[in-house]
Amino acid sequence: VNLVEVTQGADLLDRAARGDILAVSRLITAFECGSSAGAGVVGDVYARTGRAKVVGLTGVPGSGKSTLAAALVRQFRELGQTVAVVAVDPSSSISGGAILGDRIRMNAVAGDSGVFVRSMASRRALGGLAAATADAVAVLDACGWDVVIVETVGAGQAEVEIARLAPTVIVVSVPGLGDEIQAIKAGLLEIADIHVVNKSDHPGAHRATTELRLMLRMKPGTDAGAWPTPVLQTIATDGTGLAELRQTVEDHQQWLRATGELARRARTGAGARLRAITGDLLLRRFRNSIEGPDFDRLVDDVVNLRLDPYTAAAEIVSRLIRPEESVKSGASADD
Ligand SMILES: Nc1nc2c(ncn2[C@@H]2O[C@H](COP(=O)(O)OP(=O)(O)O)[C@@H](O)[C@H]2O)c(=O)[nH]1
Ligand SMILES: [Mg+2]
Repeated sequence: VNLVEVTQGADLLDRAARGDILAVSRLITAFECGSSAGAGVVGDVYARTGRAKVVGLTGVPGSGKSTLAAALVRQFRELGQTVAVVAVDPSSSISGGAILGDRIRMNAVAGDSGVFVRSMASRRALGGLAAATADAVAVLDACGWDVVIVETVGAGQAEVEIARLAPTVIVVSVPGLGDEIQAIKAGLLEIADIHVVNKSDHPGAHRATTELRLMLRMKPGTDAGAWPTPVLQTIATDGTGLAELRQTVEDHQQWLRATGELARRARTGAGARLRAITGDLLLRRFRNSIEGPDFDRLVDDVVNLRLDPYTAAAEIVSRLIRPEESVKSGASADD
């Protein structure tokens, strides 16, 4: 651990918590790159989390997520709340976020120190995009941002997992794509707390809304205290329906707190993170002991069909757990 970097980390967190946007940005990068500066303050950062309203925004590409994010930013800003947007797009490097940044700047929030936009690039993230995004949200939460919006392209399991980091998930659909219920196709129906049919200025918006509502009514296990997943119509480009969307986000966050669901989701999320990080650490800790002549012999066995890969892997693991015991195959056998 580099002591100079650790000191820099504490200094960065100090400045970031006082609203220095450049410091916030550098702190997120420190976490992303796994630098000592990040490691030095990780405990402080996570200890300070738990205040921000974290909102996931996902849906098919082109559905208007970035435009909606910018419009939501304006809604929360009008109430005096500070808003950070984290744009996650695994397929592009940083251009997507840059475009989002431009859009938000163009929409007259230029020079507003109450708005922060950050894109997450997969090529930078050491421990994976999901971990880097969770860290970025933690940093922003710890630094006192009132609202954190996480925009992800809803086009795969990994993206769905990232959207799930947020206790309130908005799923965006658009009318007239031929397939009225895109959310089902993308596996997003289950994770939506709020459905938005954006581009409601296009034909078919009413039909898309009705079909979504019908689908939701067929969802099993909707008891009395359950959250009645609303389907809202918006036109992100002119702000129609945005005040209602903002209010619905607030309502959902209130419902989460009132019912204890927020704590339940936090617990599920913490468990998932702990499992992922532990897996990472174990792999890193044992990588050197896994690779070696014994490993190469097992590879030979698998290639020559003497062993299936599952049995070979199980052998590696039992050797790691009880290294003093020898294994059946190979020259090291002594029993
Ligand atoms: N007509 C119309 N166009 C919209 C609406 N929302 C977004 N758009 C446009 O749809 C395109 C894609 O929007 P974008 O926010 O980049 O979508 P994303 O890929 O989901 O982030 C842009 O040209 C937007 O101006 C809307 O409500 N109505
Ligand atoms: Mg976008």
